[in-house]
Amino acid sequence: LHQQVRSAGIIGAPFSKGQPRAGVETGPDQIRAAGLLHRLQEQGCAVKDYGNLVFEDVVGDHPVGRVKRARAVGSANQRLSEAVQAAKKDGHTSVMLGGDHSLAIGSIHGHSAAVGELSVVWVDAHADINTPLTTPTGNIHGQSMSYVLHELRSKVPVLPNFSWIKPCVSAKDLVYIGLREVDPGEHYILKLLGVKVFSISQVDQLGVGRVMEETCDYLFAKVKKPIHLSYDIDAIDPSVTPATGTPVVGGLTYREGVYITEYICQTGLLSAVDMVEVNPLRGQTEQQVQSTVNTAIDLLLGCFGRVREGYHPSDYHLPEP
Ligand code: HAR
Ligand code: MN
Ligand code: MN
Repeated sequence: LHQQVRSAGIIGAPFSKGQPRAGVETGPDQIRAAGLLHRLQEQGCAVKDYGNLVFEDVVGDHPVGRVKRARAVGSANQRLSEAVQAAKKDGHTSVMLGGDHSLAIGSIHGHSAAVGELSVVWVDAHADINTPLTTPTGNIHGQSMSYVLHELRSKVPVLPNFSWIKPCVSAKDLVYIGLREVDPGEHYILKLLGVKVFSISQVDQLGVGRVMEETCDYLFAKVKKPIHLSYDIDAIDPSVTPATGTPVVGGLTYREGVYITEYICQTGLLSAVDMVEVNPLRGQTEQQVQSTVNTAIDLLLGCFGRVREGYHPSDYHLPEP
């Protein structure tokens, strides 16, 4: 058993309608099938699996302005928010397995409804902060943060099935890590709100060690709030995690990606984590799928106390000849 006792409340969210590519809804089952629960238990983490959410099939979900499938996304996220609230009330660190990144809306909303003000660490190639009016694609997985930020309230129209969402995160409590494909409207918003961003270029400049130190110095400057870690697998370089819908070259290394989770874990403040955009159908070989899924698992193990230096039990005795 490593450091403190932790418990993971696993919520499968097999949902893909925040983006156009089929397959991402199989992420939760693939991640479980590759042994997530057993691996967590093996490292001394208690696990409660809440199973997969079942989402409403919405008919007539025609575009609202540019935004695609708003009703299905709104409805799915409302269910997810309730599930995350239940997991938090049961005392777990919530682990949401996506599904696409539109699910961060309900995950963050539910987390905040259960515990109050949060810090959000968003690890992604993308900022996912388009508003319904700036989105170049209409895909809600590229807009998630715009629905939960207080500062964007007046810039975001209320979409059908979105009226339950109340902004619950302050721009000063958000840090991005790994960004390398940001739309002009998103870049404008990040500068306007003064959001703390460690783009992949800052990771190159500072190294991941200083990025994590500065992330936590920044977030803990006043009070230490519970951390919501929203991890998009496309933050990692596509040579390691190719099975994802929108891969972007030049990403985090496996080691940088895992280091982020180890560092966040050792703050003792990790309260909810999202692992999203694992899309087994986007892998071109079984090896590509396995590499992506296994990396997602290693990132989650890092969130729950795995350290690469190794362990020994506190009562270990060195055998004498
Ligand atoms: N910025 C683009 C958009 O808003 C693409 C973002 C989508 N990709 C993601 N999100 N996987 O992290 O549509
Ligand atoms: Mn994302
Ligand atoms: Mn992304």
